Amino acid sequence: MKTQVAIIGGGPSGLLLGQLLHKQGIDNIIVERVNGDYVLGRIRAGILEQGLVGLLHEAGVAERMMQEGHVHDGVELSINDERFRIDLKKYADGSSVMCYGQTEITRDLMAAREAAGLATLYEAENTELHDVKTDSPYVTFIKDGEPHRLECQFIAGCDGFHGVSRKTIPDDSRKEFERVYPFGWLGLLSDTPPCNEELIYAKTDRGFALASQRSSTRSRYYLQVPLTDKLEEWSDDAFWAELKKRLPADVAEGLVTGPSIEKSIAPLRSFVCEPMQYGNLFLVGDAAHIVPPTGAKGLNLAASDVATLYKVLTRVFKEGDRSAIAQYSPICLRRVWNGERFSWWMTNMMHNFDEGVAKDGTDRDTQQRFMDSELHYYLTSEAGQRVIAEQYVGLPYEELA
Ligand code: RFL
Ligand code: PHB
Repeated sequence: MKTQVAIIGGGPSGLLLGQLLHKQGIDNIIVERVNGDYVLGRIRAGILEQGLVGLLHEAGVAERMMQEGHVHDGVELSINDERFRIDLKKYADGSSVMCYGQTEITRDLMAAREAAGLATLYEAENTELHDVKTDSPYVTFIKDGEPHRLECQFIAGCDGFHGVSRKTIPDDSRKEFERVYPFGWLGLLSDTPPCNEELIYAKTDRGFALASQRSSTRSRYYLQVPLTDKLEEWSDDAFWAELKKRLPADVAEGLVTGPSIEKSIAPLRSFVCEPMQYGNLFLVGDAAHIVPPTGAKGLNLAASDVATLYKVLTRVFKEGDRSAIAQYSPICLRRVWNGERFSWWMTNMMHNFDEGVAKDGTDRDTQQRFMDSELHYYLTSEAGQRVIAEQYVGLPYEELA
């Protein structure tokens, strides 16, 4: 098999890149480890920045999002029972965010890919990347028990945090930055109406909670839980009871509960791999970086990587300008680090940290008071609200030089 760009991973990064390249007349094949239903079964992001919304339009897959997605002009943060609304539109120059699930984006992209007759090779095992430093890299994998070889000019590693692409770069040619948080998020999806029109990020003495949504009839909620908690220990009833204690009282009163359709625990991590390009291999999305979900940035950073890479590859294939390749990593990393810092800061401010004494000697309660005060300051100052709003809606994409 032969193609211009081999894409490893058929999640949102791989699918979006494939569609945008196809629109530019650049041939690509996706190699995915699991099957399509499994990819759609992962319940993840729900908040899209304008940059991603624009890319979905560019890729020709925005129709259903425009019909079924909800534009949110504001977001709420609460401290125990005190609610604060951040007016995104007002403080971020008329910008807002789109509430539309990652599952739905993935479904729309899969449908467009099928309609265009583009190849996605599902259930590919033992994927390996070869000769990525040369002009003729190739990918090998096993499918239906048979070995396959895919020859290409470039490889896009869109295979998530646990994929093989990043590990293909030799240890001495990459540097990894990481922070693992001492808690996780327990998420629950249910066919119940959302408890509030806009999202509520709630900081409480019992820990963090998030009230999000997928539609007017489907809600998504999260609770901060210790890493030692097991999913089996959290019945639906236990989840709802704890959520009620963490949401502001007036919101909790109107909370509609129901059976869960999905429930899972996700660990929280900040992670960046530098550089994001090695020879003719590009790392995209979660393969290169992870953020804790508190800032709603993971999928949005994946999208800005895709925006940059498809422009780089368009330059290379249409204008023969290989110098664009070197721009990929620095352009992506500038935006990635901003998203990393924002997500880390939001996570620090909104969660309870049970760690004892910090490295600098500050005890836990004192640290907690500093964080409470910082959050209160940002939420009651116009400048503070602008700082949060501008970053929550997302910074503009950087163009190639
Ligand atoms: P994915 O989605 O992990 O897809 C990678 C794909 O690669 C496949 N794969 C392989 N294929 C071939 N060979 C191999 N060896 C392979 N190894 C893996 C996998 O099967 C998979 O299909 O990465 P991608 O495409 O980069 O997309 C990234 C996003 O999924 C992620 O950043 C977001 O979901 C993060 N995130 C959020 N982002 C936002 O922008 N806004 C949000 O509101 C938001 N909420 C969230 C989130 C992530 C969460 N979790 C569970 C981590 C909420 C949660 C709870
Ligand atoms: C979600 O709806 O899954 C979601 C929304 C906002 C976040 C994280 C997750 O910050």
